[in-house]
Amino acid sequence: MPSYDPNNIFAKILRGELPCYKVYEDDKALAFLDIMPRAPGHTLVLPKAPARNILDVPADDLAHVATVAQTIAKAAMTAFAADGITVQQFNEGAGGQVVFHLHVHVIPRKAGQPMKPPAAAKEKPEVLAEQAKALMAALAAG
Ligand code: DGP
Repeated sequence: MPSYDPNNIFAKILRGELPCYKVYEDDKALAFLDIMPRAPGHTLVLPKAPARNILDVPADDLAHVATVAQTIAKAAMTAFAADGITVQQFNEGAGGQVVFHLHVHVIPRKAGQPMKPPAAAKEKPEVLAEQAKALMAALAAG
């Protein structure tokens, strides 16, 4: 497996070199909206420490990311009036991974509405800003 590339796009977001629609942050994890959502409210949860994917991440960072993904999933049910949540995580190109900093996809789902294909279209900034606000409000409400 190739080594971690510190210039991947999510590493730049984590360093604050590129913007994101942040919804959650603690000392070990960051969550922000996917700019090419497969469904409204599609969120990515990342460990802050460098890790390419599930094959090199330390177990405690992975466990923390899973815990944050659960928190996001619960809040997203309310924020997006979801009927369910799809959680995905891809590893290496053959596994569907495109950005090589570990991330978990948390995708709110409505009954009967299929997900868009991966990276189908960029969402409008004003829509993402509104969705980030809604998700943060649901997170704050607990
Ligand atoms: P994956 O296949 O798991 O590596 O998915 C990468 C996801 O990242 C994909 O759903 C699109 C999203 N994405 C790509 N570039 C950016 C970006 O610059 N910002 C954000 N927020 N998401 C991005």
